[in-house]
Amino acid sequence: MKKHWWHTATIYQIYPKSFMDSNGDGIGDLQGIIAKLDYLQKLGISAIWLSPVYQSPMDDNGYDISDYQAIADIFGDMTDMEELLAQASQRGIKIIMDLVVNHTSDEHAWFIEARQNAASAERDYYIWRDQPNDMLSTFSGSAWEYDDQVGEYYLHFFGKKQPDLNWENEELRHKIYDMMNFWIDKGIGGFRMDVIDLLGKLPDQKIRENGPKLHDYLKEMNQASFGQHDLLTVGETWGATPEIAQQYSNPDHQELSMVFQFEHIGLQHKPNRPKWDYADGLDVPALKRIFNKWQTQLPLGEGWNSLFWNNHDLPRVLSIWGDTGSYREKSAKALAILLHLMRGTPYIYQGEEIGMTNYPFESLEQLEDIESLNYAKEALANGEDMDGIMDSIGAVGRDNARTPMQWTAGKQAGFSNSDHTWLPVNPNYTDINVAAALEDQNSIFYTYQRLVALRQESGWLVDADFELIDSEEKVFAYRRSTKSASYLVVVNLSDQMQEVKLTCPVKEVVIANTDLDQVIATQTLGAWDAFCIRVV
Ligand code: ISL
Ligand code: CA
Repeated sequence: MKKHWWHTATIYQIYPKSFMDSNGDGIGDLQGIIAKLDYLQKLGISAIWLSPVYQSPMDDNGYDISDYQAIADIFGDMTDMEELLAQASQRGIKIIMDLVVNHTSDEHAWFIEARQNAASAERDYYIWRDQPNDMLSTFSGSAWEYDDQVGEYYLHFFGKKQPDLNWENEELRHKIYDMMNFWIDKGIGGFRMDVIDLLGKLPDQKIRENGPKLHDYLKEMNQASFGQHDLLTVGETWGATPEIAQQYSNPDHQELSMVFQFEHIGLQHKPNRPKWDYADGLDVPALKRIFNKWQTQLPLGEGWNSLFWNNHDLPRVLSIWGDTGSYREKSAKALAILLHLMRGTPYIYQGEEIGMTNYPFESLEQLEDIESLNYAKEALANGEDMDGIMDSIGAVGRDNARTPMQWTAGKQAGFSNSDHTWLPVNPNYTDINVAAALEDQNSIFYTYQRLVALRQESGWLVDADFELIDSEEKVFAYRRSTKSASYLVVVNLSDQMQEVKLTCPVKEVVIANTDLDQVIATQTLGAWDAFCIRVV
């Protein structure tokens, strides 16, 4: 198998509005990111996945793009972007751009022209129908919106200001590939592809994900843009099975490097229920089953995994599955060790490396997220009570991940000089912040730093096979073996003591958040104990 740089890379996701504000307007920006590159270099990551920074009316924080080749004013301009690329490159860090091409903003020049001019080529870049069907938008309500100017309905799988592009139009497809080449020529490290599994949509047949032409489009895209370059491409695919993930990521297929699968994230809500009907606590046996499946059904050379707990759409993992009380640091390290020693490319979401938690949201006024606000509106209209709605949003709403990065114990957590930030700073910033983490040699940060370094140094993390080990219900244990070595990873996903049978000789402690001698002497795991040892 040909090895690529991303096989040994760890990627760090930045949500630009919330990372670092350099000019005191309360919103993060590109110069803010540049100012923090030394910090990221210290963490050791190979690349930044940059959530969208393109020109946008920001109805969905940049996932509604009005110009793919311009930078949003709030973030800076193209000169800042080029400076970011250059400064990052000097530190050995690549920039992965967010490619949002299932839809544009309704303020994109294409949509404006499409609306105004029935004879324009752009009219067919979007999806128009005389009559809507009953397909729904991810952000509540119908997926169809009537347009007065056109006298027809357009499709929008997300917000009304995010009209879906018509990928059956060949001219449109090539405009997108040209735009991708514009960014490739600027020296980017790859693309994270937003809701990529929707490109083959066939709304008349009510097909959203995995339409029949999807993989033809991706092969065409690969050939027309990134295929000749050593770039990382990762598709966001909510409904992927290991089989589907192989279709995308088998190197012979010449599509993508990897996809984000969300099967484990599905455990955050009750089975077959909307995300707002969230599940209390983590179903550890189910998590084991799911990771075992993904680790064993994407064999080396036939596909590649991505590994993540968090992103800008998800609750903070410590709040939903870890411990935000006295075991905050211990559980954060345990979850990190569990994830980062599996096969795949790990992703860290900003703030995860210092153990940031959900925000204690109390009212709708504190929120910005279109998905949460639309949900609240719809639920209220259906007679649901406000307490329940706020409870759901507080647990799984997207703004939890989007509050400002906590840098220091000073004003606005060191994120901004402004008295008003676009989302409020989590009040726990006085305890949880980067400055404190860097000072404490035992902090979560240094566990992540070690895991990132291990990923770079340890060929076995790529090559070794994966075997789930039978263990106590709340203990996740697995073995990774190559021809010459064998590693054991054991993690207690609870705050209860657990029995463990550790009879093999310890050749080397690779990483641990606990006193291993104690574990061996007592054959007992303490709350959230986690370690990796070499046993052969
Ligand atoms: O966040 C979600 C589930 O909790 C979905 O509602 C989300 O919209 C879906 O994961 C797709 O996400 C991507 O596309 C959206 C954008 O709002 C998300 O931020 C992005 O990650 C539309 O572009
Ligand atoms: Ca700013």
